[in-house]
This record gives sequence, C-alpha cells and structure tokens, in this order.
Amino acid sequence: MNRRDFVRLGCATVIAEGAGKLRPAFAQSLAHPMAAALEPETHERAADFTLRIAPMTVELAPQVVISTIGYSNKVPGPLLRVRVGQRVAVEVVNDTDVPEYVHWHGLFVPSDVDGVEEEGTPPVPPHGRRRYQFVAKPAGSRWYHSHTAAMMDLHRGAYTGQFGFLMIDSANDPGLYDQEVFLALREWEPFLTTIDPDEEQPNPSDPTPEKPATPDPRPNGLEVSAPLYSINDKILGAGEPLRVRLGQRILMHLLNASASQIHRIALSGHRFQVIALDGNLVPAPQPVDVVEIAPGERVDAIVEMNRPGVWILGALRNVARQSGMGIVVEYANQQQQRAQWLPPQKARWDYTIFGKASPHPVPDQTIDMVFEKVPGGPHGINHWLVNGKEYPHQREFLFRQGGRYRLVFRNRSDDSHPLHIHRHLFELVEFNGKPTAGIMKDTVIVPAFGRVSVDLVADQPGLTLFHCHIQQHMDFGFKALFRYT
Ligand SMILES: [Cu+2]
Repeated sequence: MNRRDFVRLGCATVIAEGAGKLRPAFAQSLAHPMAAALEPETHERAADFTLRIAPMTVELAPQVVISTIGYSNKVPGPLLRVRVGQRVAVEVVNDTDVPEYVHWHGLFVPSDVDGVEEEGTPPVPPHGRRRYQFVAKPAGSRWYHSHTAAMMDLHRGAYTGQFGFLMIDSANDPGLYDQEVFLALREWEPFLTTIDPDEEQPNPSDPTPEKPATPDPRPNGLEVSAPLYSINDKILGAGEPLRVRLGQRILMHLLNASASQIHRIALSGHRFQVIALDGNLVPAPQPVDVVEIAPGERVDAIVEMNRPGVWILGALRNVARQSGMGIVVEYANQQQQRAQWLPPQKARWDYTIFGKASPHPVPDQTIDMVFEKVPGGPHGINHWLVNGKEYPHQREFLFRQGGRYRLVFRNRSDDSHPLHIHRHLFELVEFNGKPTAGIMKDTVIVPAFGRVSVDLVADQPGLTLFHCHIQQHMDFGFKALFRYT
C-alpha cells in the first residue's frame, strides 16, 4: 500500500463517519464580508476589507486537520463583495516570514496593484502590510489569490489556502434564483510524483492539430499530485450539506482554486444551466451534465432543483471524489436517504456551445505562441518553453495601445494548460478548429496538442503577465510578459 492509498482509506472511514453528522462549516465559509473588516486601521480612510495572511489549520473532516497559510483564518478567504465601479481599499497584513503578493484575478487593475512581481507590483513585506486600492471592474465572479512563486516548496503560493471569492455585482442583476452558493475546488497536501493516475485523460477522438510527427521519447519529470480534496474547506460528507427545496433555482459560483488539476464536476440527476464563464455572461446559456473547470477558471450556473433526494455534487474521477472532491446536496424532508452518486450521461465539455456565430473584426496583428515541454526525467522537473525560451525572455511581446491582437496558442505538449492573461479579457475565436464568438474569458484551457485562438484589445496599458495557471508550470518557465509600446 502506498502513502496515497493509505490516506484514501483513512478518508473513506472519515467520510462514512462524518456523513451522519451535521456541521456548520459551509455557512461559516460563506461569512459576510464585513466580518473581515474588524482590524484597527492606521490610514485616514478605513479599509473596506482587511486580509491577514497567517499560518492556520483547516479541519477538512473530523480527525483530518491540515496546516496551511490562509487569509484571515478562513479557507476560502472572506467573501469580498463589492459593486461595479466602487473604489475598494483592501488592507493586507502579512504575518509570515516571506514576501507575499495578492492577485485580483479577472480585474482591470494597473500593474502596480495587480499583485504580480513580474509586473512590478511591490510585495506585502514579511511582518508588514500593504494597501491595495482599485476600482472594481468588470462586474462578475472574480477571485483573489497568492501570486508568489513556489518552485520546489509545496507550501507556498497556490499550494496554500490563500484564495477567496471576489464578487463584483452589476447594477442590473435580475436575481433569477432562490439561493446563491460559492463552491471552490481544492486539493491538499501536495507531493511530487512521476505517476499521476488522477489526470483527466484526453479523449482519443479529440483533434490534435499541434501534435508533432514524431513523439518526444524523453521521460517526463515529477509533477504535483495530492491525496486529499475538498469543496471549500470540507471533504465530501464531512461538512454541512447544501440544503435545497423542490423547485428552487440555485446559482452556483464554481471556482477551481487548485494549483494543478483540471476537474470535471457533475450533480447527480441534475443539469447546470451555464450562464457565465470566468464571470462574463455567455451569449448562449446552455444546460450541461458536466462542467469542466481548470485552475483559475470560474463557471456560474443555475441548477433547477427538480429531483428530490440526497445527491452528490462531485468530481467525475472516482479517485478525486472518493478522496473528498464533492458536497452533498440534500432536499428538504429527504434526510433519511444516503447520498447517491449517478455518473452523468454526457461528459463532454465544449466552450463553443455557449458562443454565437458572428464574424470577428480583422486583427491588427496575429501573435503565434508555441508551448513546448522539456521533460525533466524521473528525478527532475519539467521545464516549459514559450516560443523556444523559458521565462524571462530577452524581449517581451509587444502591444500598441488600442490595437486588436489575435493570439494563437499552440500547445505542442501532451498536457492540457489553462492559460491566463492578466488585467485583460479576451474573446474566444477558435477552439481546436471550431469557430465561435462572444465568449469573453481571462483563462482558457488549451488541450494537449491542441490549438486555441483568442482576440484581445490592448486597452490596459502596463506590463501584463501571461502564464499557465498550473503553479509548477508557471514556476518552471511557462510565462511571458506583454509590454505596451
Ligand atoms: Cu501548464
């Protein structure tokens, strides 16, 4: 029995024991944002929110307690909820021994506020504080997280509990739902391994337009895996169930806050009406059985509660779900039932079904970006090349203000990568040969040997980081800077 099997067996026991108990954890994890603003302030104007970065423990289940670093002793951190256009001041206090960066993912903020060392944002010094001030835009589901390099230290950056939801409410939300829930997908206690049976396997029928004629014979390096999973801060069955009533419409804000894994999620017997991707409303909302969501991405969906029972909302991969990736959804007056998992009918995910058919303006320039892996071998780490070079590049990619750019992402590796551009939105133009329009995102999965094109209008002057949202890939070369001329 290896370490992972051992941990799994331990968790299975805990899940069985925990399933009958009710704990008030879920409600706590959705604490009102004002709860965060209790710190005394030294500035003239009181901060709207205070985040305290400090070591903490998380009780994933009774007798499964892990130690990590979090924001204000909560995982996820406090929900920061603001109105679009609101001036926001967030005071960040760093109670650790290392510099930290808080990144406001999906917001249009200047480089010196974005929380990114490569863009020149000053750090929150160890045992010091720093105030981030910005105008909250655009409206939608955003989030905040550590943007610190971790390299070989799996207790830093995205491997920690430093992440939280940031909701920017628009002035015209019709509010067509009865309940709103925030669900963050996470893994814990990461370790390095050459075997990753947990990976989502690519579908053999997927197109692979960037596959080289001859496969790379070099053996892969160590990648990050994890034995424990949770939604918010609880292993499946250990927290409060999500309590619903027949006929209710539940707005689910899904976030993948994982440092390394793409997940596919289903709610047994129900469908997700996807209304927004990365917080931006889609042109053609559609019902789907399965939501695929990569590190950094958000999916907003409405689920109509039309099948009474007690159900599992969880990962399709048995290994991930049985190791904690899930939450129980319980209809009123059904408590006596056991939570059931029904595998979904259609497990395919395709961004383009949420788009529209319309021509794109001709871009001013097309920028080809080729991504390759340098396999690390059984004792090393894979390194990543953008157009033949690891970060830093001798010359940055260039934007002219107001220019319209088409970025063509060519993934010449056998892994899928969630690619993120800071401080901008882009529009999906083509996904593995399928054209689409109207889908605005800040992070997009480029499948193994796949090709994705996006259009971006360069309207946010300042250094702009581009990277894979898998922490290890970013740390080992998979990033680049765009500079405005
Ligand atoms: Cu990657």
